[in-house]
Amino acid sequence: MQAYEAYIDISSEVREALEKGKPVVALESTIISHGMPYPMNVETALTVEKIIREGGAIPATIAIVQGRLKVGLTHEEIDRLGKAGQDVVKTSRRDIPFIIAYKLDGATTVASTMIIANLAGIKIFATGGIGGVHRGAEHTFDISADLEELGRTDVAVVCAGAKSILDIPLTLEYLETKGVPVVGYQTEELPAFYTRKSGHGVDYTIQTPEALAVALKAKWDLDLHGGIVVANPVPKAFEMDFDTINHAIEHALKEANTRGITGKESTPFLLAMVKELTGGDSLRSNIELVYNNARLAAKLAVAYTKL
Ligand code: PSU
Ligand code: MN
Repeated sequence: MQAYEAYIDISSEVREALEKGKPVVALESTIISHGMPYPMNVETALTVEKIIREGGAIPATIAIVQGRLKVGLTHEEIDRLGKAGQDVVKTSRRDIPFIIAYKLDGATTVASTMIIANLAGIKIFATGGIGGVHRGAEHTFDISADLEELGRTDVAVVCAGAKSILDIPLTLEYLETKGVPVVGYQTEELPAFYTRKSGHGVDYTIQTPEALAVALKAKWDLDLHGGIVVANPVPKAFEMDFDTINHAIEHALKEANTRGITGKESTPFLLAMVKELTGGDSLRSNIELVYNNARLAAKLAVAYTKL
């Protein structure tokens, strides 16, 4: 037994799937507690799991519950995190040991979900958006730990690109430095979460999950450690108007600045404010892009296990 196994509870369904080499998709929990209001967050999390099952894979929602690293949450645990919302500790790499020591509930970010998925042996992960280099980072140094994790941990993250609350060109530069491929799924442009385009190109465009699975296997077979960003544009029907969303983002950034919001509060604050300003449209778009990512991640997991 490895030392880390004493800290992790893998659900019997996920464990069995992993042992049999069946496709499994990891899901994060900050998106549940900090990303959307209750009860929409819980409904979304459960629907995402359903979509992954329909795609032929097993969902493994990840969080820390009373100090235990959980891979494959029960519906009750998802409900508990969703209800508690921002009261659950947003848990990135540095927080994990303390959430364990204090037996707290922790909502895992992209970084910490990657860490726990990797320990459990899960290679494919679906979410909404990743953290990145914030605008003004040349003064604040606010660069998400998600980028460092992508630089070192062998998990592919299917997302809808990077939100323009971030500095997208600097985020792409950082990922390049860390050796993280940014792959567009059937797109040559990096999507910007709510919109299908950002004005910035991806490193590679891939047309099929099968082709992407081959690249993933080659990367990890060669011990080229680290993740891959798989950028999947929001479906056209749920795309937001470019100017509307960017106007809201500018406003939110100004407000965060006025109120002196920094550190780990920054991303949740900006996301909540943008949602407030754009109302139901952005929430709908957010939910639909997560569903879309879940569909692609399931296909990718199926293709990967066939190699
Ligand atoms: N971006 C989004 N939605 C999110 C997040 C980021 O569009 O829910 C969450 C993810 O959990 C991500 C985290 O890992 O915020 C990044 O936080 P920070 O920027 O503080 O590293
Ligand atoms: Mn930050």
